[in-house]
Amino acid sequence: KKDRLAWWTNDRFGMFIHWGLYSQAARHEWVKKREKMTNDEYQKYFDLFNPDLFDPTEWARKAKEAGMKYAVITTKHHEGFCMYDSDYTDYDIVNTPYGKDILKEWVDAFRAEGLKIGFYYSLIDWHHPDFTIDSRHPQKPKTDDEYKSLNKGRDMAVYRKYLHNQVRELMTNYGQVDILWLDFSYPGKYGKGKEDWGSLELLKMVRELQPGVIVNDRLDLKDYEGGWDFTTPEQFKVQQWPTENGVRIPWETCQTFSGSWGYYRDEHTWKDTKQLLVLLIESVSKGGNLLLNVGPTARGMFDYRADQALEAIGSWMKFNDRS
Ligand code: FUL
Repeated sequence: KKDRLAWWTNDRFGMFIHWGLYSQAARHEWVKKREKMTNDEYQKYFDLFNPDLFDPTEWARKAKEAGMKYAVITTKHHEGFCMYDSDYTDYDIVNTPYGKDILKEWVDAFRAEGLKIGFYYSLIDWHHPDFTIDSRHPQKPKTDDEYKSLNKGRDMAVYRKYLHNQVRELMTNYGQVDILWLDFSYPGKYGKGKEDWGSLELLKMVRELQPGVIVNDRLDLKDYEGGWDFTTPEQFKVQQWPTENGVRIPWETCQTFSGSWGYYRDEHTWKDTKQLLVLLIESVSKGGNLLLNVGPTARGMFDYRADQALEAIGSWMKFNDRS
């Protein structure tokens, strides 16, 4: 395990990229749930998705200039839309006006710039007809009877198969993948966990297909059971190196510039340069990594505020980077 984590522990700083149909709504990646949209209401974002200004080489250079050494992109977020060419659904990028496998373009460009690459894949899926409606679903029911009637005919076993097939595609069709970032399990009566995802089998398959890949901890598996590689404190500044059974474990905090992960045009809570640098220093000094998120627009641009932040971090890194 130590071996596969060596580069990651050394590199410390990566770019998270949340990009999908929700980028077009430009008001949070959970917009479908927040506004209780049905598939029909959400369809317009699919019909119009066409990032005409997408230039992955430019993205990769911006990451590199900020001192980032790896990047993790959303291949599918909770909305269920696939940013890659999948054989198991039509709800993917090649069927939008864009028409090409955008993930492939992204992988090639980031690799060419010398960055390691990671795939975020959402276990949650608000589009798949067999994914059972739970407490976090856009159509969140109020009573047990409502849950029952909405879930009539939905079968998690069918969804589980789909999820495994898709992860197999991701682990097969894009060459070496350095990180797999799965998201996420939640307990409770109408929650979901390792049985729903088939977590153990999934991880086993991933390890067979990509022996070097490192995997995060959101599969609802205990370390000793399943062997994930690092833990993922989200949106808070870690005060102490996280431990498990008294042993320090590898960790990476993921953080946004402004609150939401997907592009949110009207959010006015952007962290300033000092906050971002403190975050980086605090993380690294406590043995962790920082995965700092950019939410590109639906046309494929970084917001000017993200550009400014990345540039400012880059200027600091020029004098303080010790890698
Ligand atoms: C969360 C997700 O629900 C957010 O939308 C985001 O992807 C974050 C990294 O993980 O739990």
